[in-house]
Amino acid sequence: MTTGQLTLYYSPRSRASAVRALLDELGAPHELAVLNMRARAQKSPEYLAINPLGKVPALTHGDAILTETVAIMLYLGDLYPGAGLTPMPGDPRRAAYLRWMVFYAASFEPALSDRMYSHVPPANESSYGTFDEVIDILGDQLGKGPYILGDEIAVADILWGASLQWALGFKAIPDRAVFRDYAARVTARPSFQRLFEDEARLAAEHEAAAA
Ligand SMILES: N[C@@H](CCC(=O)N[C@@H](CS)C(=O)NCC(=O)O)C(=O)O
Repeated sequence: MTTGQLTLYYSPRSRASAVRALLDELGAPHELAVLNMRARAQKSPEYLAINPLGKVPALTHGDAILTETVAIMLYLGDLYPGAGLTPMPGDPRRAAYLRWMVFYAASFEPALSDRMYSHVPPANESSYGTFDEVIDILGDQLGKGPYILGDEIAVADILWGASLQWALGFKAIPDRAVFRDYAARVTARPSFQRLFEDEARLAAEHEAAAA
């Protein structure tokens, strides 16, 4: 069993933000290694030894290293099942939980990225079909609500809530009530409110330090 300290390598207002909110939700003691991406700290040799892509988030747990937001969030959810946010094996929601976590990384992010950078792959050759299909399928699932797995909030909502809030802010997804209401519901939680407050401070500090 892996034991030891949890350290989150993090930058404000990045994909690492959802992981930070999750650590708060789970009540997981951890150290925060804050990287100033404005000053390119994510490309330092020390950090590249942790994530050779030079991207956040990364998580270390003792000697174990994880990269990739979804892998990190799945790992943390399994580490803290007592927080009640993780449909563990045997839970009837487990299948849907894994499906929507992986859908985020394997279908939603590539679809969003292709759309933002005006890359339109043929639907039968892309890994996700089309952007519109991905958005409609996600909207249908969230419409069943109030959370992505139904009545109870799960780790997956911390991921999707943070991401949809960002995507709506950047007009990267259609401005539909189903997305707005869901993102507002998740990010109204105290964990996100604490996060946003601290991130405003950190982002200003990073900006000033890099200037
Ligand atoms: N697939 C990765 C993507 C990580 C990623 O793109 N992180 C961005 C911040 S949101 C980053 O570190 N960018 C800095 C850079 O590329 O220099 C994940 O899900 O963790």
